[in-house]
Amino acid sequence: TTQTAPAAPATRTVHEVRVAIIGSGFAGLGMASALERRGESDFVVLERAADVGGTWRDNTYPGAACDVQSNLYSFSFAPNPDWGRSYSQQPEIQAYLQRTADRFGIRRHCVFGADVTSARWDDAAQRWLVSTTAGDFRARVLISAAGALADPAFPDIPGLETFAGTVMHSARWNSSHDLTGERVAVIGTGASAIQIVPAIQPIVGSIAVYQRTPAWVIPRTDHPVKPWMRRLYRFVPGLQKGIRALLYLLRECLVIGMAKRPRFLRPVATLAKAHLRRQVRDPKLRAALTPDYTIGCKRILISNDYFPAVAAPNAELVIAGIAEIRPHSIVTRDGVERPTDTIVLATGFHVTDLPIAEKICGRDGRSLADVWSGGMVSNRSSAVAGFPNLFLLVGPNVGVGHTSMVYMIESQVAYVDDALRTMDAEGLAVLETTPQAQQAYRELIAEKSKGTVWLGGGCASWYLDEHGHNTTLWPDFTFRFRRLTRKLDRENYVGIPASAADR
Ligand code: N01
Repeated sequence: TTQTAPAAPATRTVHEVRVAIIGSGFAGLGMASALERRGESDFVVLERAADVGGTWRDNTYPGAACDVQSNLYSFSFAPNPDWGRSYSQQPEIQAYLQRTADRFGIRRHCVFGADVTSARWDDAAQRWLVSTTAGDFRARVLISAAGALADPAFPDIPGLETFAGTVMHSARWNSSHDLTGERVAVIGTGASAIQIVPAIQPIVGSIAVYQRTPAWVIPRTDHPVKPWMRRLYRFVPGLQKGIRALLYLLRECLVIGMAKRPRFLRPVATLAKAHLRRQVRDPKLRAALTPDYTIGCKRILISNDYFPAVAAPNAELVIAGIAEIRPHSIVTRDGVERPTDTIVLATGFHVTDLPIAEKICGRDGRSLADVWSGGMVSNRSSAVAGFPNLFLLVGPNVGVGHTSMVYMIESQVAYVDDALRTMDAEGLAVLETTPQAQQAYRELIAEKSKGTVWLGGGCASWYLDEHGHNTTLWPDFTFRFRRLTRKLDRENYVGIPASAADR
């Protein structure tokens, strides 16, 4: 018999870096740009896909566009005088993010195809051990910018897995699938669905929109940006900045209605009802499209073509709940069976149960998901007790429905960057927030959330977790969040100095 030598244990190279950033969407790119701009180059951006862009790379469904004006929906440090429309469409935003990555030299830090499988704090080494599908990393600091709208949520509908036709989630669109002439079902009526429905209705044979909860929809004032306006943006210093500031302030006024005094939202509800009346003549259909909860409780949607598409001759709004899905049809609770070729799931994302939270394990080996089982908690939306040197971008209570997420992201980036600079300045190996700070922030959020339309508007939304707590939205003016995160609240952190050998 021949004997073979035992195989040498497979060794994986571990890459040492100071900072590892998970994700290259707006948050990851914003963080990476901040580091790069101040000369910090010892970092990697771990990206599971093959390109930068995050949610704007992933959401390629027909009609995908932003419902915040382009001038506001961009980095303050990278204005874009060339936006083609007042509200940009997905390809333009994705191209902007790609250009930003190039312009600030981010790509050389990116490891593509690096899906994080686990991130564990090694207390002895005072480092994060991050395993990915593209190699292992040891990082002093871990920044999760994995996004809140990154992982599609699939509905738990009996029989979905038996469907023999095509099933596509809005965030995983299969553009090679031709919908022309097909019988298409769209499940969901949120921000994604109301963009998909009008984009595909003209080409499909028939479209059934399965609505569980009607949305409040107001007009969209979208228009192409005239070439002379683009020239003005380019040559008049401060013009684009000024318009951006104005848009910002106008949108902040909405908070007064959502968070402070919901009755101030009544004029917006009147506008939405008039919009519906103008666009839908059939009183039965109009009644089915009219929400029964306070406007603002869920995200207010903007569209000029959603209602006309639902009212089109080849469209049907289905309000009877779905009972089951069969290989070639969908059956509703009223017993009606609709033959279906393709199902579009516009059913949203895992927002309050972030999959990345299951993979990040802190000091005592507990995962973030475990620590958050009673609800997501944090200090200033950015740090969690028991998770040293971990920072979260777009973490708990950063979401905004009324204005640009980029504003919130830039506030957080400044905070995290200040934390990193504090570690440098004080020679710290470890920086960890305290449970007391976390509790105080939780109370602050609860206090600010009291009386808001999100809690008292009579709707069920992903803004609230299963315990009915607001763990996703920032419930106040966003400039207050910026003030809170302008500098590291050093008093709320415990620091451990680096040993001389480790500096
Ligand atoms: O997801 P959603 P989305 N059976 O969770 C329904 C951003 N965004 O992808 O309301 C039947 O809002 C669900 O019904 P209900 C934006 O922040 C931005 O549309 O829960 N229906 C709802 O109608 C937005 O808020 C832009 O009763 C089911 C829909 O599916 C976020 O992304 C554009 C169901 C899900 O709506 C998510 O929007 C697009 C089930 N089992 C998206 N499960 C911009 O323009 C869920 N639903 C910037």
